Amino acid sequence: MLSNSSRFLAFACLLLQATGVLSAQEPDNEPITPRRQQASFRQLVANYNQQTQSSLQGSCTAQNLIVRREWSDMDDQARQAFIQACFCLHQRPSQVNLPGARGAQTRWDDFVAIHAINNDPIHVSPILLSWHRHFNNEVERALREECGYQFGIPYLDFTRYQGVPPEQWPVFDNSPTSLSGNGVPTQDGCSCVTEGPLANWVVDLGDGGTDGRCARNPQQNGLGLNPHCLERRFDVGQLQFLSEQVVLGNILNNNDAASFMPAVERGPNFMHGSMHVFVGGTQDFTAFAPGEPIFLLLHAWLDLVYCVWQSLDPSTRFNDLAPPNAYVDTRQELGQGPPPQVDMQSPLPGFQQVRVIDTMSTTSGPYCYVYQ
Ligand SMILES: [Cu+2]
Repeated sequence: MLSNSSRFLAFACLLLQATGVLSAQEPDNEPITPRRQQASFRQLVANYNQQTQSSLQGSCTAQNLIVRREWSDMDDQARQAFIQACFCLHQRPSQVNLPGARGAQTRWDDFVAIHAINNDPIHVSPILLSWHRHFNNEVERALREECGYQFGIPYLDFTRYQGVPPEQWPVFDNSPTSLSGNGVPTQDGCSCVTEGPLANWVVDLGDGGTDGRCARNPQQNGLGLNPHCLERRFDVGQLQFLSEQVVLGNILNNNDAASFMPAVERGPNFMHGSMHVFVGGTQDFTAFAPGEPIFLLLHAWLDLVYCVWQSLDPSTRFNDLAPPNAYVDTRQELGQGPPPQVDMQSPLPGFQQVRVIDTMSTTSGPYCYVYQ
């Protein structure tokens, strides 16, 4: 006969097993907390993927669902198609006339500018995840509709490469099917990518080098035309903040948006900040970080982490947003103004026709994609 508390434990274990958090082979006489932490990120992704595919509704169907894959899971043809499509978008002329953004010459620059112009309300903010989900979707749509790209945008899963030097990761190994690798310091203070497929990538907007030492933008707001090299400066010390343990902790230990959203974003040494600082260079300048393709892969991964977290409690997490006051402290530490007063009904800055609530599910409203 089971006592009430061990019944509860047995029930909780069943629930965890049903959601795939526990594997069936483990002995069942251990406490729950350490066992939850034994969940693997890959298993959570597989469960989320299956759950998403089996609950498609409305106009998002198995036929038009876009599948986003990890860079290592894409074949050579898909990787090269992505690289070509990014260059294509960077060669097409700008279509939007953003006030003050004279330097935006190309379709790629259009997206960089819309991110830079809205820099303040979309970072250290309840809408970081919503806004970047929408941003990535808009870039993906442009790659597909304007440049003939046939796949989903890739993501970079940092948990896969723990202990492996970044120069050996397929995305950074400088091979023809990589996105180039680390930058090389130049005399004028840049750290330029000089090898691999993105060796000739030009960053048009923002400053180049720390404090614009190698390429100062002619406009104070960074939106003037300032063609300079793509910069990277790997900081492997950041990888400890992108480990599977950290990612699982963020997903499993935060039960509402008020704790989860600030936890993945807050300052340096947290997932969002760390992935940018790890790549460094162009990724170090928050406002102009979309200036190179790796930005899409970083934010796709963060979006996947958000998707997995949502999938663990869909009835509440598709309708949950952190309150602005959850960001007051971090903004003060960073010397920024008060957080934007946003809620589910707020329009996304720069995408006024889309409200935060529209971004909650990746298979309804404007979206129809899943991560694999
Ligand atoms: Cu951003």
